[in-house]
Amino acid sequence: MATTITLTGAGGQIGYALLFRIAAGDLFGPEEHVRLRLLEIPQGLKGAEGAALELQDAAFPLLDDVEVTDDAAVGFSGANHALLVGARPRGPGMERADLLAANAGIFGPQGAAIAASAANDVRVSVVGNPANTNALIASASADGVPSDRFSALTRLDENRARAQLAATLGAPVADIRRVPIWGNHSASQFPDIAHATVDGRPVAAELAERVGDVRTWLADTFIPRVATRGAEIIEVRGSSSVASAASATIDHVRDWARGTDDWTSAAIVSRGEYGVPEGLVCSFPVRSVDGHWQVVEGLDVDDWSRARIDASVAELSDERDAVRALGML
Ligand code: NAX
Repeated sequence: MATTITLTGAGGQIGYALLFRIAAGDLFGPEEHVRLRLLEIPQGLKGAEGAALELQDAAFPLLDDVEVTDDAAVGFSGANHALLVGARPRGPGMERADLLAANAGIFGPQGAAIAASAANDVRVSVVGNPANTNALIASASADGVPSDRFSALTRLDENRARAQLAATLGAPVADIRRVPIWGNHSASQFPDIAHATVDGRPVAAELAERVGDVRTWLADTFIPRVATRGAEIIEVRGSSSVASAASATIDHVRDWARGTDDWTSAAIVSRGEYGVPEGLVCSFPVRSVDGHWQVVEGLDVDDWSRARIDASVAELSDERDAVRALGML
């Protein structure tokens, strides 16, 4: 039996990078066949159709079927995984409320379509920004689908944080573990090194030997570098992060489906953990066990970290209030 994966925004940049990784078996390994549904808006259909032609030409042995559509009922039909990448970008002169409203108009109906036509075991991964609040809207609109089936991507932020630590410490990135992202996928996010290890040793102690005062380095260098890495990529590359975003999406969906042997980061619906208001879609340190994200509980959070988490959570609350004020929640 093939796994059905629906990708929205399939005619866009991240979609183009993601499709070939999925079809090559990077999500579920070399044994599992996949069926792809590419959901676009009418203006994006040609891009998705072109990608579908190339997928055919790549002759991937694991790819059973590709369907391109602009009808959400068809696009989400039987989906085991829905990857919501397509979103409305901020246009010139657009206020934050306009952006939230435009995306609520996308993610609300998509949540409803998922509830109506996806498979019973559907898992929804939101990439399109503002990702946390888009996931909240989709979940709120998906009657009958448990809210723990929705999560938003903060894995790119975590991967960036681990890579920065590896470069600073001169260590292989695979040796850097336990660097969770807290809060919103935005500039307010908090990449947390309090419990991080390098080859099993505490990162904080190793950093002290290299950067001097660790708190100063975190506040002035590390956190801003991670939080604004997207802007740095745009400046250097002339275009936004694409392949790294697709790669992080693969990491996120694979770990959700297959489980983790350690912590990672995902934005999930809060049940009040660490004082985060219930119902917000907030990034936490998580494990994936039996197809479910579980918050890593019981961590000591000092005042310095708490203030940063609270600031990002306050931003999430503001976004939820703004969507509520528009009557869209
Ligand atoms: P592109 O503009 O290249 O592609 C977006 C595609 O989505 C377009 O083809 C468009 O036609 C389609 N689309 C728009 N509305 C749709 C709808 N209602 N249904 C189906 N398709 C729809 O953007 P791209 O570079 O691919 O980025 C996609 C999204 O990822 C953006 O919102 C971007 O901000 C977000 N990102 C999120 C990241 C994260 O870590 N959470 C990191 C990377 C990226 O910035």
